This record gives sequence, C-alpha cells and structure tokens, in this order.
Amino acid sequence: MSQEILEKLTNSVIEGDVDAAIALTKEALHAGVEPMAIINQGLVPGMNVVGEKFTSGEYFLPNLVIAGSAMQQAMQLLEPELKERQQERTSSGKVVIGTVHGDIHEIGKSLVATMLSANGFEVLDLGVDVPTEVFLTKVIESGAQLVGLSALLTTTMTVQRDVIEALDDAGVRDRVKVLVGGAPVNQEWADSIGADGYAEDAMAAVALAKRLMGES
Ligand code: B1M
Repeated sequence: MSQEILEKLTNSVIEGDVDAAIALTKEALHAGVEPMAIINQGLVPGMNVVGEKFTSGEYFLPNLVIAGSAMQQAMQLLEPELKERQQERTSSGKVVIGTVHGDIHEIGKSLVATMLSANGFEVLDLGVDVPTEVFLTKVIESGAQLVGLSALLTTTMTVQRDVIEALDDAGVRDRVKVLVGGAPVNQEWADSIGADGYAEDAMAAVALAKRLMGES
C-alpha cells in the first residue's frame, strides 16, 4: 500500500503533476509513511528520472521547472512534519547556509537547512544565488560557527572555493567551519578547496555538522 503510494508519487514528479504530488504526499503521511521515506523513496527518485530525461534530451527546461515545483510544494507539507519528529531542544550551534552565486537550485539546500534546524541548529538560510560577499558579511555579522555552501552545477561548484578564499582574505576562516555539498561535489573536491567537510545528503550533513561543532 505505502509502496504503491510512493511509486505514484515518483510518477507524479516525473510527469510534473503538481496536484497529484501534493495529494499523494498527504496520502503517504496519512498512511503513516515517515517524511524522510517520502522524500528519499518518493520524491527524489522522480527528480533523478527527470534529470536523466533532461540529460538525454527527452525533457526540456519547462519539465525541470514543473518537476521542481512539484517537489517543492510537497516539501512544504513535509517540512513541519520533519521538524516535529526530529526536534532537539539543545542548541547545536549557528549555521549560515545558501546556494552559491550563479546557482538557483533550491530544493536540496532547503532540505539540508530544514534537517539542521530540526536537529537543533539555529539556521540562517540566505536562499539561492547568494553573492560571495553576502556569505562573508552574514558569517561575520551572525557569528555563525558553520557555513554551508550548496552547488548543483559543475560551473558553480568553483564558487565554493571563492567563498572559502573570501573568508581567508577577510581573516575569519579560522572562526568558521565550512561544509560543502550538492550533486557534483565530492570529498575530493572538498579537500582540494580546503573545506572542513563534505556531506552527500541532508542526514549526512547533520551528522557532519554535529561532528564539526564538537571540533570547534
Ligand atoms: Co537543474 N540541473 N538546471 N534545475 N536540475 C541539474 C542539477 C542537472 C544535473 C540536470 C541534468 O542535466 N541531468 C544539471 C547540472 C549539470 C551539471 O552541471 N553537472 C542541471 C542544469 C544543467 C540546469 C540548467 C543549467 C538548465 C538550463 O538552464 N539549461 C539550469 C541552471 C540554472 C541556475 O542555477 N543558474 C537549471 C535549472 C533548474 C530549475 C530551476 C528548472 C530546477 C530547480 C528548481 C528549484 O530548485 N527551485 C532544476 C532541477 C529541478 C534540477 C534537477 C532535475 C533536480 C535537482 C533537485 O532538486 N534534486 C537536477 C537533476 C538531479 O539532481 N537529478 C538538475 C532533489 C534534491 C533533494 O537533491 O539538490 O541533489 P539535491 O540535494 C541533495 C544533495 O545534493 C545534498 O543533499 C540534498 C538532499 O539529500 N546537498 C547538500 C545539496 N546541497 C547540499 C549542501 C550541503 C550538504 C549536502 O552542505 C552545505
């Protein structure tokens, strides 16, 4: 039953059927499916198929837009549920997070922000296409112990390095831990740009953020 709902949800994202994605997300919640399972087994597989179809030329930009919208609207239903389930009352630390300049991919970054917040971090989400100087200013102003840089494009992952260099140039690099992530990013890249850590997904980002906080 739950499996059937999740499969239908995956298809609704692939087909860009926003109304069905919303209805099926509600149905899955009512059926007692955990929000993280709805994301990882329902929504994300759909987005992956959409990405593959876009790469192969079967889908075009409007298909990405509508699939992104379906996932985002489903996420709006899931975010309060995630927070309710995971809330830890002790403050784990302050995090500034955003998608780097030139990149408007929002969904993965917002999921990481939600999970950090649900796990007790105080999160300042700067949104998408965030200029390097804004990351720098907000890190300094907020006194955050962690900064999270999301990049979904091979052309924008280099901006993660720019932000680290800007923190260095401003003399604040040693005050803040830098966490990087996003589909084209990996541990090797994180090491090469001098980031403190790389996380593959939102749950790994939370675990890593906790570990880095312990070190700072
Ligand atoms: Co775009 N896009 N897109 N897109 N898009 C990709 C990323 C792509 C892989 C599709 C493809 O070709 N197969 C490709 C990138 C190729 C590359 O560079 N290697 C691509 C492209 C090319 C583009 C455009 C250039 C298309 C064009 O205009 N010709 C354009 C770029 C615009 C720009 O940013 N300047 C573009 C635009 C868009 C939309 C706006 C239409 C839309 C985004 C809508 C939105 O966010 N509001 C969109 C979408 C939806 C995608 C795909 C299909 C799905 C992305 C997504 O939301 N995934 C994507 C293909 C794919 O990834 N399968 C694709 C679901 C999300 C939960 O996963 O974002 O990976 P993800 O986040 C994960 C992890 O990566 C990680 O945790 C998250 C949760 O588990 N993570 C972090 C992410 N950030 C992290 C930060 C961390 C730690 C972990 O610490 C700080």
